[in-house]
Amino acid sequence: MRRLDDLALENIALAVDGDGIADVTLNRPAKRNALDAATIEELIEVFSLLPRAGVRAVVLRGAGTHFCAGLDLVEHHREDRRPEAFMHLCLRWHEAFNKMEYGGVPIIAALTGAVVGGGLELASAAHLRVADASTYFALPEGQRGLFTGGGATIRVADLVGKARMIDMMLTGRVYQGAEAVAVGLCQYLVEGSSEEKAFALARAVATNTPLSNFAICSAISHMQNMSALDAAYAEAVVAGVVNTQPAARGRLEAFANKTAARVRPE
Ligand code: 1HE
Repeated sequence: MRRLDDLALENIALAVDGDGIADVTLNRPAKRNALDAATIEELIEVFSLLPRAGVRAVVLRGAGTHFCAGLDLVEHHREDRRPEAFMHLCLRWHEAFNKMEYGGVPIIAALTGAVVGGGLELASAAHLRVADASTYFALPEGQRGLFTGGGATIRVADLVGKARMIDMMLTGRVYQGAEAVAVGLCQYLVEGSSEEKAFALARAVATNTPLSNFAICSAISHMQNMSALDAAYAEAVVAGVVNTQPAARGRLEAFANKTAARVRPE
C-alpha cells in the first residue's frame, strides 16, 4: 500500500502532526488555488490515503488570501475540451470529493477570501466549514457560460436549498458574513483567523473515538442516499458496531460513576 510519505505532491502541501491532525493546503496561491486536473488527482491521492494513515482530523485550507477560485478556467480554455473529456474530468472531481465526504475522517475547511464555483464544491465536501471576515461564497458559473460539475447540485443544494443555489447561479449573488452562516454555507464565522478556529475544532473532534467519527463522517452521508426505511436499518447496524466499541467503555463508565463532564451550554 502506498504511504503518505510516498506521495509526490506539487499542488498540495501536506503535513501530519504527532496528534494525527493533517494539514492539507491547496498550494497554488499565484493562481488563487484554482483546481486544475493535476490538483484534482492529488486530492484523490491524499484523501484515498488519509483515512488509512491513522489521521484523526483534517484541516483543509488554501495558501494565500483565497481558499479556492474553482475550476482552472485558463487550463479549461487552453485544453478546448470535448464534452466527453470534461465529463471524465468531472468524474475525477467526484472521485476526490466523494473520498472526502465518505472517507470517515473529519475534514474542517478553513475558508478565506474567495470560495467560488468549484472552490465551493470542494468546501461543501468537507464536514465543517469555518469562515472569517474575508470569506465570501459564490457560484459564478452562470456568468462564465458554465455549469457546476463538481457536485454542487448535490452538496451545495443540500447546504443552502435549491432556490438559493439557483439564485446564486443565475444572478451571481455573493454571500458572506452572518448571512453566509444563516443560509448554511458555513457553520462558524470568526472575527479572527478561520485557520486558527479550524485547527481548534480539529483538535477537539480528534478527542472523539475514531470509530464514532468514522460513522459521523461517512454513515450520515450514505444514509442520506437511502430510503428512510433502509437508512433506519443501516443506522441500527452502524450503532450496533459503534455503540458497543471497547473504546467507549471508559467514557460510559465515567458517566455512570459521575466523573464525566455534563452537557451544558457554554
Ligand atoms: C485563475 C482562476 C481560475 C484566478 N482559473 N486561473 N471561477 C471563477 O469564476 C473565479 C475566477 N477568479 C476570480 O474571480 C478572481 O481571480 C478571484 C476573485 C478568485 C481572485 O481575484 P484576484 O484579484 O486576487 O486575482 P486575479 O488577478 O484575478 O488572478 C490572479 C491569478 O490567478 C491570475 O493569473 P496570472 O497568471 O494572470 O497572474 C488569474 O488568471 C489566476 N486565476 N482564478 C485559472 N479560476 C467542475 S466545474 C466548476 C466550475 C467552476 O468552478 S466556475 C467558477 C470559476
